[in-house]
Amino acid sequence: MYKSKYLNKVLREIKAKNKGQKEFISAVEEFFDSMDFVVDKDPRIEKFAILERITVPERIITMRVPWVDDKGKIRVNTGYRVEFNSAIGPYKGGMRFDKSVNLSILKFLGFEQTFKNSLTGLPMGGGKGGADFDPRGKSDGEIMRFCQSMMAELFRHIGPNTDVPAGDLGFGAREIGYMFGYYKKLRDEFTGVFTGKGMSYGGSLGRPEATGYGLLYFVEEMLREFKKTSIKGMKVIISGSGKVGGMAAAKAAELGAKLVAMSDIEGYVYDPNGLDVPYIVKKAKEKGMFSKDYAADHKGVEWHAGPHGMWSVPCDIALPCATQGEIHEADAKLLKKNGCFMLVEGANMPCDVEAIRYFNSNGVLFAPGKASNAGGVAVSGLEMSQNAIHLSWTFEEVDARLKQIMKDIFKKCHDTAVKYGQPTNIALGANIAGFEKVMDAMIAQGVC
Ligand code: 2IT
Repeated sequence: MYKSKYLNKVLREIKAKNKGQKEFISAVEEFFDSMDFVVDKDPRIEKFAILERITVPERIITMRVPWVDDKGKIRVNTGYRVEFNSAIGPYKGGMRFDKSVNLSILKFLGFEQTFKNSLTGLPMGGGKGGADFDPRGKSDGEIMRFCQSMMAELFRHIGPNTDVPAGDLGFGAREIGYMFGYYKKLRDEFTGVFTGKGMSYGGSLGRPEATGYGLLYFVEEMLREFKKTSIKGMKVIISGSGKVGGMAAAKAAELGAKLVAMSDIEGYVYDPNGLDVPYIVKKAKEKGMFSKDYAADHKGVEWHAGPHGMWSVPCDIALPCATQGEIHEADAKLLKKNGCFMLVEGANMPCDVEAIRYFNSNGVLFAPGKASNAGGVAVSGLEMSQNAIHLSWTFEEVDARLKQIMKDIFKKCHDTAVKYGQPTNIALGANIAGFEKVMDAMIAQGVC
């Protein structure tokens, strides 16, 4: 129950209209926790029906994606693009290929992306897409035929000034290349319609590192503001061996942190003396996994089956970088009990709403992915800028801009949290600051 009657009414309606969409409803609830601080102070929100509008995607495209596998069998998947909000710029957000993909997950991600993109300060609206297609174990030929089949429909709906997809889970450089190539063929134009492109055809230096590096720049801002210290010597644990986790581990080590545990999909390794980060980064990049090999190649390290047990490892800082819904209230309690004083999300909503509420009311510093993992999409925005001016910047230039953007995001979140009397509640600051810009643009543009 919220203080605001209006908020309770809107949430009831959202729940009734989106039955069974638990990920989406949970994202809305987390956001409404923060809205409860503003709706009664700003009558424009109710007057212009901002919350009723902002929680409905502007457009959802669903497509049949038929393709032929290597044995000649015809297979069919469902593809989606959720164009959530274009108030401040063209729809922007990644594509996810995973068996679990459904409308609830893509709506949750598109909703979050709207505020994340707003926080970057760059002109990007929110979108997300993907398919319930599992790329694991598929040949390059199968992946290519799938991507081309999906693009044969998607090309009508996207464009450099309309909707600019990028990567996400299961959707990396290879998939972006196949999709970009087919878009170019169908449209006969070479434009920056995807970000995360390869360097030979318009990609940006620093994009692969951006989410993980940006995460650590955000962590440094949190530590500087709230603890008057840096990450040097801190015990860190990281979940997920994808691009975000790998790059976060590399940057954490570079900044002098001690990585004591890290997980992949099979399990986790724990060494209180600190893990061998270059080994992990290399293995994770090659195979997407590292933990079993790590345990075989290193003496005195513990390997545990299943990633979830890692949340019981004593640490100072936890960086969940795998996927949504991996930390629940019980994990949050365990983290706090074992000394964790700060959790910063590298993935999108790895913590459920109960875990977030627990952190905020029990003195554990918490930052939501929509602020702390925004470095990825921020450098996507920089890739769009470079494409638009037909130039490429150096790695150093991109990295310096990324660092400044992450500092600015932290400042916006913190200043807003202070303004609402909750100085350490970065989730509140992120939601309100991200929201205000989108709301202003929606009001200015009328009812549309
Ligand atoms: O969740 C995310 O922010 C992304 N997957 C990156 C989106 C993008 O457009 O670079």
